Amino acid sequence: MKTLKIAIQKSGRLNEKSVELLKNCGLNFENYKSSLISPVSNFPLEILFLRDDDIPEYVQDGIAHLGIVGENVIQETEVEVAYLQKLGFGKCSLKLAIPNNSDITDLSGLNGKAIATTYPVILNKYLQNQGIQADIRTISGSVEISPGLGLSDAICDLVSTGGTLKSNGLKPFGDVMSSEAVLIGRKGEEDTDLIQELIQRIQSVLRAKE
Ligand code: PRT
Ligand code: ZN
Repeated sequence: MKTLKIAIQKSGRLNEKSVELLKNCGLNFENYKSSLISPVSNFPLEILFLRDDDIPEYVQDGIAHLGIVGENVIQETEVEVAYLQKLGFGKCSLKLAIPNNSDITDLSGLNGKAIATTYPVILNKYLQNQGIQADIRTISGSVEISPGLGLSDAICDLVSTGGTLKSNGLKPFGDVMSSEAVLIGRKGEEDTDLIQELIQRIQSVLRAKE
């Protein structure tokens, strides 16, 4: 392997922190503007700027050797990748939530109800484990407005401050998973010298922050 490739989010909640982490590792590169690939001038590395949803598969398929992405996205895409390092940013939890005036009082109250989410795979596994049979409605965004529109009885979405739930008249009702940004790699490739060198730089940046 001559040049490593690392995939990070092009724009969105993880972009800035991912760029900052790599810069703090002493890597010199141009931040994403129009090009989707930035070469690093002082390390054999290229940075690929991608939609976060595509990152796990790019790493699984070996198009990128490494990636920075939320655990929620990895679990939802069901890829086989190695978790190399938790990165301490992008923290959130995937929660169930119901309208403030809902008459659902416990998890079993979700039986036969409609739950809107952008995370059908994770939610389906969770409900199966809990022995709940609900109607999962997969939508691609604005999940929080669906109960108010009469499209669902509950939602399952990412929450960080809780402000979005609150402003939509919803209350948290149970944690499905917690998540943060992680460094992932292709299974079996973790021991490569360049990858180990980069992991060590990342770990010392993280230690310096503690
Ligand atoms: O364009 P691209 O596909 O790359 O980005 P995206 O729009 O799919 O993702 P983006 O940038 O919104 O989020 C990237 C990652 O950040 C997620 O996959 C999570 O791992 C992480 N993350 C951390 C969050 C949040 N916190 C978060 N609060 N992702 C989304 N949210 C949303 C949530 O969906 C809800 O709409 O923020 C709203 C709730 O926030 P609070 O603070 O009101 O609770
Ligand atoms: Zn996305």
